[in-house]
Amino acid sequence: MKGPALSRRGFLGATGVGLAALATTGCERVGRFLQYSSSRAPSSKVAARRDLTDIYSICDNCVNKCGVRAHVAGGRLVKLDPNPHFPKSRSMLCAKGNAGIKVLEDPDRLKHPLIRVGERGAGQWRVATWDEALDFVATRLKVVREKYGPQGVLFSSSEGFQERFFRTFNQAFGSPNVCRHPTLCLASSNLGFFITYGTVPEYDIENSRYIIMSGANRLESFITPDSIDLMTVTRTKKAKLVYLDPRFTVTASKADEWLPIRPGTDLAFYLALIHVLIEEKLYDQAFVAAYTHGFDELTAHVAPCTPEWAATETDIPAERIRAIAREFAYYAPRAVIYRGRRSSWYSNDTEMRQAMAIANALVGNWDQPGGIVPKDAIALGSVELPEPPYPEVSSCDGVSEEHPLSRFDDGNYLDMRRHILADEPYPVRGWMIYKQNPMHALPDRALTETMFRKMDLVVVIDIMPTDSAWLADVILPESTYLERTDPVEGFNAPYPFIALRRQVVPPQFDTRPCLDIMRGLAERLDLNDHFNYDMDAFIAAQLAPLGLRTDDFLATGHWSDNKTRAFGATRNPDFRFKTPTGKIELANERLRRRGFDPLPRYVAPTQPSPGQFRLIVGKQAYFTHAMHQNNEWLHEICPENFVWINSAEARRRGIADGDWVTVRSPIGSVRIKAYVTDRIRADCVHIPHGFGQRSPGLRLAEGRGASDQDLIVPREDRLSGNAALHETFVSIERA
Ligand SMILES: Nc1nc2c(c(=O)[nH]1)N[C@H]1C(S)=C(S)[C@@H](COP(=O)(O)OP(=O)(O)OC[C@H]3O[C@@H](n4cnc5c(=O)[nH]c(N)nc54)[C@H](O)[C@@H]3O)O[C@H]1N2
Ligand SMILES: Nc1nc2c(c(=O)[nH]1)N[C@H]1C(S)=C(S)[C@@H](COP(=O)(O)OP(=O)(O)OC[C@H]3O[C@@H](n4cnc5c(=O)[nH]c(N)nc54)[C@H](O)[C@@H]3O)O[C@H]1N2
Ligand code: SF4
Ligand SMILES: [Mo]
Repeated sequence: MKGPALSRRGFLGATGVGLAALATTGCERVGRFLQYSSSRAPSSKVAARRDLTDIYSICDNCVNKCGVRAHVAGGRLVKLDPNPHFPKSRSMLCAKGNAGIKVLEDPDRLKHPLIRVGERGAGQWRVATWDEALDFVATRLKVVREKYGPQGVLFSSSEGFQERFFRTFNQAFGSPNVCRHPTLCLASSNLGFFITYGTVPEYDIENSRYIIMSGANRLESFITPDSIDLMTVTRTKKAKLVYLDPRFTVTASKADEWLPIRPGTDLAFYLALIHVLIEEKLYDQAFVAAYTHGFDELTAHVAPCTPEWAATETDIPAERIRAIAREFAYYAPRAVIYRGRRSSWYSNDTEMRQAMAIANALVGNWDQPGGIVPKDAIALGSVELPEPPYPEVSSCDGVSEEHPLSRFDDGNYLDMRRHILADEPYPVRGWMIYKQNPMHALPDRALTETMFRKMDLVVVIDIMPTDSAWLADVILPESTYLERTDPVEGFNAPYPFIALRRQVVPPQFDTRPCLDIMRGLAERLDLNDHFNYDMDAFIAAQLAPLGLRTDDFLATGHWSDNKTRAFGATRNPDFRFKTPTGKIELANERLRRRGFDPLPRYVAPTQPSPGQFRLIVGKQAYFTHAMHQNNEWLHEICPENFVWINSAEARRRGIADGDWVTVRSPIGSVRIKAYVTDRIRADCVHIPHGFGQRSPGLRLAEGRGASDQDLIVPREDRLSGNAALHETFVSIERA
């Protein structure tokens, strides 16, 4: 059955929003949000309702996946609370998690499959049945495959509990072209630690007594349980926090020491810290002798990296660097240099994270309470899958040649875009996108849009009419996390446990979970032998080796066989780290073998010329990337973003707080309001990420604030190929 042709109005759906946008000067106002959440139903009132059911499930409003307790009455979700039993998030549910109810109820949500009828991006769609939409996608995928081979389709997706089904479909289809989020996010941090330890470790912040953080804005960019633990240990003064960031963030406000470091110079700080640890013999000599490789080479390497030298690079006084190195060693092994998460910063990012990894190893804080700890996991079973075809060509991003040390199976996003735009080494004309918004995730939006427009087929599987969905040929609406049961998921912090995202309410519209969408496509492309299970069978296979059933998650939403973190299994001189030498590598043999410098070498970053600023970006507590700007409650707290500019610089330019300004970079310009503040250094400006959305389908977010991606020049970290998002210089003037 064909649906009626829909105009932009029809796409938006029938329900109005009726929320007048509030004029605010910043994002510090939370008044009405609090009223909303309390008028919704505080737990005590909810509990009084007779028809109330509590369902333990898992938040999906960001990567953290905190535990939620959903109160359902009369088949309706009435409130979301934290699941206090959930080890990773305990009694925390952030503003975004609370506002999950408005994810479900967003009147702009995708409600049924849509097929484009007008020009790409013109916003004319017709509603389709699932059969029709899946037939359409399958037929067009076959056309692209016949013309260009399976490699003619790019499969891009970000993390999520059902992403695996998208990947299974991708592998069965036979395309090597994959783009996941790491090369926009944490690829360099992962690589810097992996090459040093042979694993990417976790942190035991709860038991730390001394924490050094470089721009890991944990009290706004949440990572649970680290954010919760950091709040506890700083509030109770159990730990000292030293925080380096060119901006005075909320995390800085809770720190014992905020060091407004010159952007791009953290590597100099860590090399000097290592210099002091070695020069003053503050390192753990027994640990270094037993567990590490390359100490002498490291010693020679950091000999010239004195605190006095680093002070001129970083703007942090030499005596502070010396004092911090001494304190760090004093509190070790309950002292950590926290590696952060988004490390898509500079072109030397892997080396900076490698230096952090080395400094941690020197004080022996490995696999002990309060230190850095190896990841551990509970093994789950799995359904049997046939071996997918081995792709006949390698991926189009050229990652194996350009970044031989990076993870090939995640793909490299910026290289992929560059190669696709140039048709190198072969054409890619189909793009399947799952749970990802490339129009906001990649620097240089115009280039990303060109890539969209080059495609013969773009399919977006999302829950919202994002800027990327707006450029698709077919939009397949997934049911939201509150409307579906997902596979069991393993967690490793604060200790290994597993948990189940359980359906809270049935799908409210004509949407489907990813597994059903992939099964529908697989059937039409004769790939069903990769999908001969449904969700119940998949979960049963996961739980079989543990002798568990889904009902075992009813009482607390999670399961674990050992409720504490076990320490010390790898503190055994016979333990072999997964590095070429079997030791923690202070001088890196993986790097040396590939012809790279085995030690992190500092190169001073280029400085902005007079009148220019370095643009630095980051997150706000109320939004995940470009995901919640249209959420009614969160939009009300913060309807737009502002460019942060130092007061003295603003004064010089006649810019007052709240003035409209134009920010210009080599690739574009944006109009945005100024936040004039002493909370940022004078040599840089900051634009919070995720605003400046264009899709008319997003009635609250459209046209509010500006997108950092219209300014950032695409650059990469040399070793990992991670995007280097802080290497763009901009000018600012009154608009
Ligand atoms: N300039 C700049 N660029 C950045 C960053 C930055 O700070 N500044 N941050 C970088 C980082 S750290 C990352 S991780 C990447 C993130 O880049 P993305 O992975 O693109 O970002 P997300 O916001 O996680 O995208 C999630 C998408 O999934 C959709 N979605 C939400 N729930 C569901 C669901 O249940 N099903 C489906 N199918 N879709 C759903 C959302 O509507 C959204 O479109 O961006 C990177 N890019
Ligand atoms: N609320 C919220 N929480 C989130 C997310 C979200 O979107 N919103 N996203 C999640 C994801 S996917 C990720 S990857 C993490 C990201 O979390 P973080 O790793 O904390 O990353 P950002 O928020 O991007 O913050 C980067 C910080 O680095 C600072 N900075 C910039 N340049 C330099 C420099 O040269 N040196 C130093 N020392 N600091 C610098 C910036 O001012 C900024 O405060 O957050 C996760 N949690
Ligand atoms: S940090 Fe917030 S948005 Fe992210 S999973 Fe936890 S509650 Fe949800
Ligand atoms: Mo990220």
